Amino acid sequence: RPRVFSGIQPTADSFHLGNYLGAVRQWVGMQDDHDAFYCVVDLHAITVGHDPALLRERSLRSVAQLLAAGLDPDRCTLFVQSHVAEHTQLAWILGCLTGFGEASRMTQFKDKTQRQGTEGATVGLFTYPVLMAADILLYQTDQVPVGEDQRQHLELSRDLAQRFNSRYGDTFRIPEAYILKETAKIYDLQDPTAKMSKSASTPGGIIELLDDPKVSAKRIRSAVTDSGREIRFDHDQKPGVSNLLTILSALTEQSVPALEEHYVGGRGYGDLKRDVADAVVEFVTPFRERTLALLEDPESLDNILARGAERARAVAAETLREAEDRLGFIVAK
Ligand code: AQP
Repeated sequence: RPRVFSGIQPTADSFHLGNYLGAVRQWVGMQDDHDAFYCVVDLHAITVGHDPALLRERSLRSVAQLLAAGLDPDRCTLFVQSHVAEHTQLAWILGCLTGFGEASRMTQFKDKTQRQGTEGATVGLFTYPVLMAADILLYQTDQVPVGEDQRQHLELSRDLAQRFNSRYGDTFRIPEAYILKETAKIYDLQDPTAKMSKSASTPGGIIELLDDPKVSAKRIRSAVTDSGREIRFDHDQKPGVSNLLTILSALTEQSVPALEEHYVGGRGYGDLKRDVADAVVEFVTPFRERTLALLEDPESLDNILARGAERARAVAAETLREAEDRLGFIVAK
């Protein structure tokens, strides 16, 4: 079975619909025919200022949401990044293989520092993609299910793996992106030319899965639509309507052309929004209940994480040992 690895940051109280449709839903679907490693990446979450109590709370909430979404710890390896020390160890090694100019070309860093400049940004935020490469390469990953926003980071992981292999001998498998075209990017409801995002979206632009479903329904009903009345998918001319069609199609498993057909003649934006709101409520209501029930029992969550970390560590330690050996380190006996 091909190996997959993917991670999600515990940087918000709730995942948003973009995280779910762009990534987590794929994770769930890949459990059976893949050897899947899924990680709550808390080391990535401290690249920006954070509150320790909140980080712990959000990490647990992330684990509970992943389980509520359908991850099964018997069918995949679910763990927290900081539990496996090899991630930071390999990141140092890969950092010594990464060019400064190469790291400077990462657009996410540029985007995230655009407003306030690089002066206040941490070195950790700058080297984030190197840690991400370590996350992926440690597990000899074949496929990485992520949203389109992570494609450039994945390219860097591939380059670093190839560079290491050609300099020191075959050590890392070269990972491929697994990006589902239809849901690769969910857009902000208020600014449908920008991606839905924890840090950049205004409250009205984002659907948080753990919000009161009534709030989510209202946000869909207040989503920005486009001029004209026609309901058709055209991201350039009709970004708002297209985003709603993407969401409805993903949640109801109807194709976009079938939905376009459905809305021909008489049905307008109001009908579309009502249908999207209904589909969102239908999805988030049980999801939220399951998450809250799981959070009632933190001891079981700890047990799941301990098992996951043990399985992850076994694979990660072997890869790191091999990399260190190839680099010329004396392998500790
Ligand atoms: N809008 C999106 N559409 C599709 N996929 C998305 N992802 C994020 N936003 C969208 C995917 O979600 C996974 C987890 O991402 P993360 O925890 O690394 O968060 P992120 O990419 O940093 O998410 P945000 O909301 O965009 O956070 P900020 O604002 O902090 O940058 C990834 O696979 C990502 O592709």
